Amino acid sequence: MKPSVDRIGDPWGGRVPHGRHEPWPARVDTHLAEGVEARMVQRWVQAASILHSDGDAMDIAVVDGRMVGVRGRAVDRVNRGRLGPKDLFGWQANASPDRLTRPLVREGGRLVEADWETAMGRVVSRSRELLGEQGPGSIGFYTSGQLFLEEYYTLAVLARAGIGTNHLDGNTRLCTSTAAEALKESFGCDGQPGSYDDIDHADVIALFGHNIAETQPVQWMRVLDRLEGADPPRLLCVDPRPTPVARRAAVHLAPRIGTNVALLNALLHEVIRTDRVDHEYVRTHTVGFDELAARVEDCTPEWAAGICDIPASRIVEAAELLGTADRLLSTVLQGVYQSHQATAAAVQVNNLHLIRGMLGRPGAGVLQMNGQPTAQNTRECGADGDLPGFRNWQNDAHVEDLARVWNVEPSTIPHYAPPTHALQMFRYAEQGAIRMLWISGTNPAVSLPELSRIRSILAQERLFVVVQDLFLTETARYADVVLPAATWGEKTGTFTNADRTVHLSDKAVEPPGEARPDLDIFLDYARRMDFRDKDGGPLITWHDPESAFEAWKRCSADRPCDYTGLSYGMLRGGSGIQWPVNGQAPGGTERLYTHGITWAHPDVCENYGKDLVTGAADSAMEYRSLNPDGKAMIKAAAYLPPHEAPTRDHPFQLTTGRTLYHFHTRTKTGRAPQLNAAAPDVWVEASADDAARAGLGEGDLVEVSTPRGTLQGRLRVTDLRPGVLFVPFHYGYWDTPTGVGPDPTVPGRAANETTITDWDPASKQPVFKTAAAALTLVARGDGTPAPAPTTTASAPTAPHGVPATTGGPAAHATQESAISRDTEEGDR
Ligand SMILES: Nc1nc2c(c(=O)[nH]1)N[C@H]1C(S)=C(S)[C@@H](COP(=O)(O)OP(=O)(O)OC[C@H]3O[C@@H](n4cnc5c(=O)[nH]c(N)nc54)[C@H](O)[C@@H]3O)O[C@H]1N2
Ligand SMILES: Nc1nc2c(c(=O)[nH]1)N[C@H]1C(S)=C(S)[C@@H](COP(=O)(O)OP(=O)(O)OC[C@H]3O[C@@H](n4cnc5c(=O)[nH]c(N)nc54)[C@H](O)[C@@H]3O)O[C@H]1N2
Ligand SMILES: [Mo]
Repeated sequence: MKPSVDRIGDPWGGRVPHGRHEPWPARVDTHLAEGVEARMVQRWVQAASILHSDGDAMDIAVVDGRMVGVRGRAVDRVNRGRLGPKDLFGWQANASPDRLTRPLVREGGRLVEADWETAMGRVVSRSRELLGEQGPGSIGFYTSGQLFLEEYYTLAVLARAGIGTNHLDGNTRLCTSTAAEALKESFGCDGQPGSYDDIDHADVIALFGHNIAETQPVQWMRVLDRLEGADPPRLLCVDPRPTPVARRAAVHLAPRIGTNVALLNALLHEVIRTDRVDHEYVRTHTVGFDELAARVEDCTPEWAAGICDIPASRIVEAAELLGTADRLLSTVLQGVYQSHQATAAAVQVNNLHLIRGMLGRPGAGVLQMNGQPTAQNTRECGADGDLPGFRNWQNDAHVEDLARVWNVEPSTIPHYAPPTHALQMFRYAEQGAIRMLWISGTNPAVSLPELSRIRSILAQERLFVVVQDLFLTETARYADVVLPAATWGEKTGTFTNADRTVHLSDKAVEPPGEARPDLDIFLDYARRMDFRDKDGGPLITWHDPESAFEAWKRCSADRPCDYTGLSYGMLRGGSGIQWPVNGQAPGGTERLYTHGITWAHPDVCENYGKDLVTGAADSAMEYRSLNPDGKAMIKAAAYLPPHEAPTRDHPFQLTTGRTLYHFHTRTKTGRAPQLNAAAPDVWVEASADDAARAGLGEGDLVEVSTPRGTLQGRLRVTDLRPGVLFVPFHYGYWDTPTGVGPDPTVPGRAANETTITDWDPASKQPVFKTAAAALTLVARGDGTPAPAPTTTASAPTAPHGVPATTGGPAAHATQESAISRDTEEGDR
C-alpha cells in the first residue's frame, strides 16, 4: 500500500528531505476518482498542469474515454512527480455538465444555440464590415495566459499580419507584463535568467511579494524539503500577510503596502555601504552602477523604516542576509508587479543580483516569476504587447525579419507604436474606436479592475463581443457570439513554464459536444477570412498543432527563445526541456547569462528601455549611447508613494490576491468539489488589532468599500499587518438569474468591484494590490466562521472555534517516494 494523505488538509504532503547541492528526490503523487484503481486505468496520457506557472508534469488516467485521475511524472525536472492540490483535483471541471457544447449567438437580446457555420459566419461578416468601414484598428483581440503556444502563434499571425491590427494583448498584462518589462530593462530582452534547480543550490532564498507556498505549491515542497535537509537555506520573505512562506522565514518583513521601492533602495544602500559588491562582475558585465550608488546613498534603513513602517534593525538584518549570501536566489511576483512602481521595484531586485554578481551559477539566480501556465508563450509568440520572438518593434531590421518569416511586406505588420496594452484596448472600446473585441481564455468581467466600468464597456450595443471559453462565464453573458472551446486534456499542444521549461500536453479525451480546440477556431477564422501572404499564397500554412509548432520554430530561430532544436518527439516520454534548444544547446539551457549578458546589444535587444517613472520609450540612439556593448543595465529609481493613500473615510489599505485552493475566477476550481469546499465563498481578512478596535469578530458580515464600489463577505481575523485588508479576487458576481450582469438585489462579492483603474507606467500592469478602503459591519455573525481556509495565509489568529480545513476521504492522494521506473511501469 502506498501512503495516502488528505491533500486538502495537508496541501504539501510528506517531506523527502534533501541537502544542499543534492538533486531533489522524486515523490510520485496520484489521485484517482473514487472507485478507480490504478490497474483499471486503460491509458496514461502525458500532460502538464495549466493551473499555475510551474508546469507540473503529469499523466492523465483514462478509462473508457473519460478522465479518471492524474499522476505526477517522476522523470520531469520541474516537479519530480509531485502534484499540488489544484493539479490533483482540478481536472474534474473538464467533465462539468455545464460545459459549453455548442456555439451561441445573440438573437433578440438573448443568447441562443447555433451551429458553427452561423457563429463563425457572424464573426467573419462583422470583421469584413469593420475592415471595410473603419479599418483594422477597429478590431481588437484580448487573449490569455492559458492557451497553448501553437494557438498564440496562430493568433499573433492572423491579428498582426492578417487583420493588421496593433490591438492584440493577453491577460498576461495583468499578470507578468512586469516580469517581461523588468527583464527587458535590465537585460535588454525577456527570458528568465534562473532555473527552479537553483532552489537546490541556494543558501539564501528571497521572496518579494510572492506567496509561493500557495501559488506554486510544488516548488514550495522543494523549499520545504531543503529546509528539512542538510545545510538548509535561509528565507527572506517580504509580504504584508502571514503567508506560509513568512512563517518559515529567517527574516519576515511586512512593509506598508506599495513601498517596495523604498525598501529595496534601503537594501541596496546597505549592500553598497558594507561593500558586499562584486566589483569585478559590475565592471565586466554592467553599466549604471554609479547612478545607482548615488541614488540610494541617502536611502538608509532609518529612512525606509519611516516609509515602510518596519524597524530599521529588521531592514539591516535582511540586508545582511542578502549581502552575505554565497548563492542568492530571488523570486518576484504580484506583491511587486501589481503596484504603482512595479517595474521600478522589480528592476531593483535585478540590480541586487547584478551588483552582487549573483547570476548564471547554480543557486545564484533571479526568477522574475510568471503566474499563468502559458504566459511565457503569450509573450514569446507576440500575442501580447510584443512582436513574436522578442523582436523589437522599434528596430526596422527586426520587423523586416519577421516580415520575411511571414512572407508579407514589412508595412503589413503594424509597428508605428508599441502594441496596444489591454487596459488601453478597453479604453478604446469605451470610446468607440474598437468596435469588435474577441476575448479568448480570459474572464475580464471578474478579473479586470473597476468592474462596473468593464461591464458597461462590454454591454455597449456598438461593440461586437466574441467570447471563446469553456463556460458561460460572467464575461460570456455579454457576448454577441460565444464559441465553445476544448481545453487541456482535450487538445494537444506545448507550453512553457516560468523557468523556460517546454512541456507537451497531449489530447486524452474528446471535448464535449461540438467544442473545438482554440487552434482549430483560429485556423477556421483565418481560412474564412482568406488571409494571404505577399505572393497570394495562404498566410497561414499550418493545419494542426505539430505543423503550427514547426512554423513557430522557424519564427523563433536565432532569437533568445530559440525552439529550433525541439520537436514533439523529444518532448514525449521524458522530461520537459528548457529553451533555448538549438545547435549550440541541443539538450536545452538550464540558465541564461552564464557567460555574460547576451541579448542586450542594440542590434539584438527586444526594446530600447523606458523611463521607469513616466514609461516613455527611449530611442535607439539613447540606448546605443547608454549601452553600446550590450551589457546588463543597472537602473535606479526613486521611491514614489502609492497613488491612493488612506484617508479618514477610507482608512485601510486594501490588497487582493489568491488562496491556495482556487484558480482565478474559479471556472475550473469552483467545479472541483474538494477545492470548492475548502474555500466556498469570499471573505475579508483584517488584523486582530483592527478588528478589536472596530469591535468586529470572526464571521461577522462586513462591507468593504472604495470610491469605485463595494463588496460584502465574512470577516476572518488573522496576523495580517495592521491597517491592511485582504480580499481574494476569485469570486465573481452573482448572476442575474435570467440575463446579463449582476443581480442588483444581491450585494457584490468580487474584489474588483473596488479596485482602481491605474497601472505601472512602464509595464502597464494594473494596480490590484493597493487601494484605500473602508470597513463596516453589516450584520453580526451567528458563530459560523468565515469560509476561509485555515491551512494558508488566511489562518485565524485565534484558532479556537474555527474548524481546521480538511478534505475527507475524497481528497486523498497517494504519495510514493524513492520510486523506480520499474514500479511505475508496472502500474500500466
Ligand atoms: N492557488 C493559486 N495559485 C496560482 C494562481 C491562483 O489563482 N491560485 N494564479 C497563478 C497566477 S496567474 C499568478 S499571477 C500567481 C500569483 O502568485 P502570487 O504573486 O504569489 O499571489 P498573490 O496572492 O496575488 O500575491 C502575492 C502576495 O503579495 C502580497 N502583497 C500585497 N501587497 C504587497 C506589497 O505592497 N508589497 C509586497 N512585498 N507584497 C505585497 C500579498 O500579501 C500576497 O501574499 O499565482 C499563480 N498560481
Ligand atoms: N483584484 C485582483 N484582480 C486580479 C488579480 C489580483 O491579484 N487581484 N490578478 C490578475 C492576474 S495575475 C490574472 S492572471 C488574471 C486572471 O484572470 P482571468 O484570465 O480572467 O481568469 P481565469 O478565471 O483564469 O479566466 C480564464 C478563462 O478562460 C477559460 N479557459 C480555460 N481554459 C481554456 C481553454 O483552453 N480555451 C479557452 N478558450 N478558454 C479557456 C476559463 O473557463 C476562464 O473563463 O486576474 C487578474 N486580476
Ligand atoms: Mo496571473
